[in-house]
Amino acid sequence: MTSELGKLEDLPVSYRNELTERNLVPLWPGLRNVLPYERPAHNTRPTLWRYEEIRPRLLQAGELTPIEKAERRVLVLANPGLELETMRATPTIYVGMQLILPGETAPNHRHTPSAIRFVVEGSGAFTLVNGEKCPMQKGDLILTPSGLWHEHGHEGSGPVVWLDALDLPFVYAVEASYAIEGPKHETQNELDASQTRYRRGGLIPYSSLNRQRAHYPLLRYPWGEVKDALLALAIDTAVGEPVQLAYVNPESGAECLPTLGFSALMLRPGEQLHPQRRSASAVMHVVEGHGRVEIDGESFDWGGADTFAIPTHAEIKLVNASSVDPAFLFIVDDAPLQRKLGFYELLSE
Ligand code: 1HN
Repeated sequence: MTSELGKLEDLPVSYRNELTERNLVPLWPGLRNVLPYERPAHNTRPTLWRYEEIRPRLLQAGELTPIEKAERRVLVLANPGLELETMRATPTIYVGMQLILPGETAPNHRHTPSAIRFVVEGSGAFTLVNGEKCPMQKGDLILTPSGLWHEHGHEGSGPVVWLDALDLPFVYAVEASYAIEGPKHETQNELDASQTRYRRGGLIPYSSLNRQRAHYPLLRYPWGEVKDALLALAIDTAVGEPVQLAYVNPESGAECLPTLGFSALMLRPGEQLHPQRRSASAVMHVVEGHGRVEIDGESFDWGGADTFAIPTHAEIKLVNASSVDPAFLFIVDDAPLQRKLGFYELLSE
């Protein structure tokens, strides 16, 4: 079925040179590289970043670089298989750990990539999204979708660290990534207004039925509610089935950003999970607990606030190492992007 294709060396040098001079390339010597059979080529490496390795260096950045010299004080979690300076955890997903210190502000801007914040430690910081003030508590998810103004501040004490996830590698690859600076926003609405309006799943403000659906009705998803919902779902979920909740738009039920998907996974005490292989790449971040992950046969131990990258089509196994306590993971994937492009797949073993 598969025939051996001609190689570049099979062609006369003079012919190859003629092609090169004219910016032409023969397809057949490289066809299997760009279109392999059965599984996509991938350079993304299963990689784990330990928070205990990141944290002291991020705090050091706080001493070395004033916020004015950084705008966003971030250490990027760069996949070693993807050229570090291109800032990709997976081919489509950027993740970084951002530090803000008491009294600091990170100035207002908006950009074409979509972003989220997931709070790792500390309290008292906030993000203004189009002027709406979203408080940041550990485990909260805050959306800053494409084109929305956002700036950060910190009114509390002690360092605050959060995980940023963006579709930047994808937007950059299509040469569409840029930002616009803006003046500081006056705070609009009530504090945390979207969370007040869309407090409970299944209940939306009545008036929203009479208008065009908002693209981003809910900006902040508090961790306390997610954790409670997972604990409740666990009671009703068969062993071996994932206890997993997707963060969605409360009006449409669709994923909350066009490109990236977000979910929270609970591993019950002692639970081992062997999720179905998927075509999407993903980044998992440990909210609570400790355990082990096997990604395409490579094994990593994980604990609080560690983060790991999962290539497309990877086989994974997740284990909660505690026989007493549940573990909780926050997951970012590019399934929404793949679905829109028509090639998202759940794969067989
Ligand atoms: C960005 O806007 C933020 O707003 C953080 O906090 C990280 C990385 C690349 C491009 C834009 C932020 C970012 C970013």
